[in-house]
Amino acid sequence: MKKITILFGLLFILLSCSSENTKEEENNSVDSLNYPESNIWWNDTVFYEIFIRSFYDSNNDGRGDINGIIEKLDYLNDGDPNTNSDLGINGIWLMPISPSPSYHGYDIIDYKEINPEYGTLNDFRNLIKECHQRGIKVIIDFVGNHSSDQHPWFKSSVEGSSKRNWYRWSTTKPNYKGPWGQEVWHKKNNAYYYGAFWSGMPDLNYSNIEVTNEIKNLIKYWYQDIKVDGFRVDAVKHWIEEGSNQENTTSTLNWWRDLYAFQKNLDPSIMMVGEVWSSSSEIVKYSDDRLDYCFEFDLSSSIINAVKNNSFGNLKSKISELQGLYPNSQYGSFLTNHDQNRSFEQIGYNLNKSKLAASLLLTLPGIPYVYYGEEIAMLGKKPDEDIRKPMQWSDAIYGGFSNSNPWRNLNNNYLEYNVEKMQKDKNSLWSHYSKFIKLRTKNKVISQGKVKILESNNTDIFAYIKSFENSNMLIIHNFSSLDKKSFSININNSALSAGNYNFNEIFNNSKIDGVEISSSSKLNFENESSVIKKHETLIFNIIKN
Ligand SMILES: [Ca+2]
Ligand SMILES: [Ca+2]
Ligand SMILES: [Ca+2]
Repeated sequence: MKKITILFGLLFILLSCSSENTKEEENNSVDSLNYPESNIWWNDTVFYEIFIRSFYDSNNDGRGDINGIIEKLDYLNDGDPNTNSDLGINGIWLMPISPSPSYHGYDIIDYKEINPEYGTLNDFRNLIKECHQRGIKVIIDFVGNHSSDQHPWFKSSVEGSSKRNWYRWSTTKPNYKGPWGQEVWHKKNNAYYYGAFWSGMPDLNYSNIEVTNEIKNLIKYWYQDIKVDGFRVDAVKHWIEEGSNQENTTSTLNWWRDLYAFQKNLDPSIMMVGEVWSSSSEIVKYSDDRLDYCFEFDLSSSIINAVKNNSFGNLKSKISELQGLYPNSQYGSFLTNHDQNRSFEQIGYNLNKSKLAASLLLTLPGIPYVYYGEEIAMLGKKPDEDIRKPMQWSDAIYGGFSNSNPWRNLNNNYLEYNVEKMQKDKNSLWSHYSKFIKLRTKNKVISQGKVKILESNNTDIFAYIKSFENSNMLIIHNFSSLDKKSFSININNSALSAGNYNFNEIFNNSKIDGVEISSSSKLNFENESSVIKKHETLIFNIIKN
């Protein structure tokens, strides 16, 4: 235990300082922990979240599968930086892949296997190989807080074997409910077991070192043997209960600190991103030295609400708050995930606003995640099955997803909103995503730059400069439903030193030359024709003369 703590301490120092003087350290493995921050691969990654059952059906049984993803990899990223027919993502998050009695898979019955409806372990190894050849990293959902009640561990625990204490049992029913008022103690034979989410999902007992060791072995297995690049960890804050105190307990925080030392000692480039569905101030406790980073739920609703309401005030303060809260912008950003109504629904079925939401997601700090179908304006409101519907590939029968009746009906907007049609249209939402994803993955100013928000004389104009090393870019969003022809932006106190600059827009090639920047400079946008269209985003390279 002590050794782990020391290792962890070393690692933390190495990660934060990229220190060079590691020679004296006696442990050889320490050298491999020297991992300069700017080289951390996920900082240049745009992830794409896939629900396998709904992505593409390769064998026409109505369910998406692993070979279906392999067939569609060229859609996601063909591995050729000179082609633009692909979306350009360079990371994939796969929702649960293991055998499960449920359609979603968040209750696992075998942690080392692949759901036979999705394929085999060989298919999965193939997928990893094909992804890596294209420069795509793959992370998998890690559902460890609970198993299925049909997992052999639980069955054996019920029978009172040596696995009895792998789950939590009580002879009498404890007198409290769960965090949202739900029943958490479920009767089985003459005793009660704990399951925070549902009786079919009994919580594993992480106060038992055997369970912790088993999970560590599974992490090793998927990382070293199967070669996934990391894990999206489900239900992080529910890990260890302390009586009726069931979320964000000290035991939970301590457990994740121990696991961080374990995973970084295994390999510093493993990535663990956590789902802590809480406020930013709760989430930050799990970042950096417990998990690599966590998803920022408040940011996601701030982006959606700002775009929906044509008003970015709250978003602006959220961005500033996060800059102070998280070291080096280590948080996951997204518009929606598989647990939320789809963004096109929330934003109000407006394609220009959906483009603006994408522009924000892909130019702001954070590690961005795109939920499959978001790029083609898929619809979906709860129940959960309806926010996880089959992907709309074309206007063919069943949207080109399968040749037989899909496990869930397609959205009826698939004739208009589908990959094939939207790829051909340079102004489509799909083309917008493709353009901005590539901008981000190829440009460290956009992916890793520090952000400095600028003031404008126009309340619809949201502008910021991003700076990385000696490069700077200006990003301007129009939150109005009207084109804007005349406005100015204050660039004093921006990251720019005094001098003379040219501003070159990267998409439409417009230019503002010879801008003198001093302590009280304004950048003026004035033109007869519209300068920035409704909900448009302009991005300028800033070149010092
Ligand atoms: Ca299938
Ligand atoms: Ca390409
Ligand atoms: Ca738990």
